[in-house]
Amino acid sequence: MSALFDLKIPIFWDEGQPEINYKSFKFSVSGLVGNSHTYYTDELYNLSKDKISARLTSVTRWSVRLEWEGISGINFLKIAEPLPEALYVKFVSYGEKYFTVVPLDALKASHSLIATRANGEALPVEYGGPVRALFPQLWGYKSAKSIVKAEFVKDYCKGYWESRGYSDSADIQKTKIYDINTKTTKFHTGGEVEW
Ligand SMILES: Nc1nc2c(c(=O)[nH]1)N[C@H]1C(S)=C(S)[C@@H](COP(=O)(O)O)O[C@H]1N2
Ligand SMILES: [Mo]
Repeated sequence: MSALFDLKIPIFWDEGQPEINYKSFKFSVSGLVGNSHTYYTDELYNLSKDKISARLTSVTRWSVRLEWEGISGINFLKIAEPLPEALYVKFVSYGEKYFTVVPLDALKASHSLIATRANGEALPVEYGGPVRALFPQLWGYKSAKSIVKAEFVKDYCKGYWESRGYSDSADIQKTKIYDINTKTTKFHTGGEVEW
């Protein structure tokens, strides 16, 4: 039924998986922006016109390539209209226990996405629906799931995993990584995952 479940991609909800009503779900863009706005799921899905083939790679050493759809980081910045003082974006997950902060530059990277669909289906809650962040060039903990808030800020602050010892930059390191698509382990050379 669901390609994502069939692939057996690990489901990480360290704070506990929430129950989310997609119809009443809201995602707000706030802080140092010209266009603060709260979006309902329907609006987000209507804005989701960008398609990207990219990997989600976990610091726990697995990676999966999916065909994602959503709003590209670049288009998201066009919609939000960040002010010159805005240097970071804080993504907050549903329930507001999990969050992470990325530099604006991460959103300008070609494969970053405010993602609503993967492999042709709306993201289920398990995989961060109705809308999640996706930063293929960074360890997966920057790809916050079921995001309710994108707050543009001036200063960095440590998120959920960063304050538990994971790196602030989340640059993918040279290491062996298990590829969920091919079920093989590969040596990955770091940076954006191309394979
Ligand atoms: N809200 C929330 N988002 C999260 C996490 C989490 O525990 N809670 N885990 C992160 C980590 S460490 C990874 S690797 C990916 C995993 O995404 P998946 O559960 O869709 O496979 O989600 C990230 N986003
Ligand atoms: Mo992860």
